[in-house]
Amino acid sequence: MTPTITAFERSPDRGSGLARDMRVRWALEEVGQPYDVCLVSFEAMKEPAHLALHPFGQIPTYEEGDLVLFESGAIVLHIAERHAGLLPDDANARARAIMWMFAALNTMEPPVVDREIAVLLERDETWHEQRLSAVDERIRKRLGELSARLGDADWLDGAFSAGDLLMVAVLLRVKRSGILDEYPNLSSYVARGEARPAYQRAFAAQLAVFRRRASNRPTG
Ligand code: GTB
Repeated sequence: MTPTITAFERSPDRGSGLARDMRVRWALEEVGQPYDVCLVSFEAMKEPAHLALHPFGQIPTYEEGDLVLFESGAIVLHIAERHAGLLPDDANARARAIMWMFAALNTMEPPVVDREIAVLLERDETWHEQRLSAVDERIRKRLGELSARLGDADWLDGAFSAGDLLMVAVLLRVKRSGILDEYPNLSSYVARGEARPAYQRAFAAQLAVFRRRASNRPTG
């Protein structure tokens, strides 16, 4: 059965692949599972039909027959458990890959999201600069720790896994701040993720949504 995911009809990131449908698309591409996409507007996300899928009125969601999931991490884990390619067979290695998925979402992503909030929503506050530097220090602390652990390895724990997929997806959100450049091994790690053909296909698919919308926009 072909799953259907939801994504922004008009992504505020203008197709740069930072919205969280990207990680789900990437996981589906890695395992070779075709999927349909239902595009939703900000208004539609808060209406009953979408709230029935996602209690917080967000994207992404994932529907497959009777199964409805929200939370990008849970969706990626579901895909990784149902298909070969994103989780190792060895039980201990599998547990560690899942641990890295949690690390990406629970330890790395919160300060990254705090930075986006500071930049997008708190810019006019008197305390904005202080807040931003405090958040940046938290991000640097985590990046330094992650950089030390990764060392010169290609991936976090042996072969590429769903843990790397989510970690790269989170680190990509730091890239435009310039902070990631301070950690050359993490920059290379992210570049390795972006170079994967599955990532490229997922990126192109979400960019096509933005370009289609842009070319349909009335001019003049
Ligand atoms: N924990 C949830 C998950 O992992 O699935 C978080 C889901 C989430 O935050 N979804 C966002 C959303 O639906 C889109 S991804 N927001 C609408 C709303 O809450 O009303 C977050 C996002 C948005 C925009 C950018 N950007 O422009 O760069 C990046 C990421």
